[in-house]
Amino acid sequence: MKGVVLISGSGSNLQSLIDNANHIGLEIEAVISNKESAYGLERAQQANIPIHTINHQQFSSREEFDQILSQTIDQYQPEIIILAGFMRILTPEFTQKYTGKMFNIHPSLLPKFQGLNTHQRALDAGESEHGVSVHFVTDELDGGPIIAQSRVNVLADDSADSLAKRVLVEEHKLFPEVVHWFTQGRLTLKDSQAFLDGQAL
Ligand code: NHR
Ligand code: GAR
Repeated sequence: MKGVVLISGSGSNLQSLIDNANHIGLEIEAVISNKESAYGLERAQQANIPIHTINHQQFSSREEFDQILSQTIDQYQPEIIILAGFMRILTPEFTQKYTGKMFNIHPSLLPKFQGLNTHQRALDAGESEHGVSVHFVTDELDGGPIIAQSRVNVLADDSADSLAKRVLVEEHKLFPEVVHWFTQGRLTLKDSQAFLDGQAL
């Protein structure tokens, strides 16, 4: 299945998708970043994947940025759009266009800790468990139907960094697995509900 991956940073989740691409039936047609400095762009180039940078600062509105982003994506006619550490909030016009085929990995056990700085906020809240969620992207920020989660224990001496590292290990396993379900045609979105093999998740 043809896919496009959107990133903003290090791209370690992109790397896990690249490494598992054959096994999960994914062909990454392009990687798009809103930041020129994103290390994930180098990972894409190493893997001979075309890259695009669309600097959001050069647009006067989110709508204009999203229009160019959408045009760039559509050149590749992807069947799946993957947000892998992508850090720009997307407009409803954009998300509605790709409903049911756009996925995000979010570093918390949603619905807990939507938005940013999730690891520090989990520590501050005294959580004993933390983790990662993969969800369908809808216009509700971090609020689309949850598909799968992985958990980690919070340790007494954890910092936001040590916790983030342990969560990332789980991210790198979970995201390719969920993408594989979708490329196999097992995962669908219907009436704002995620289904795997016809069973509501
Ligand atoms: N867009 C929509 N409509 N719905 C979602 O569920 C989205 C989305 C865009 C990105 C990823 C999300 C995350 O997993 C994501 C999900 C960025 C922000 C944010 O506040 C919040 C959530 C997510 C990504 N971004 C700031 C902004 O003004 C910029 C922050 C920065 O550049 O560091 O866009 O956490
Ligand atoms: C990951 O932990 C991902 O879950 C999170 O950013 C990190 C990106 O790492 N995503 C968000 O916070 C989305 N707002 P990576 O670039 O190495 O994959």
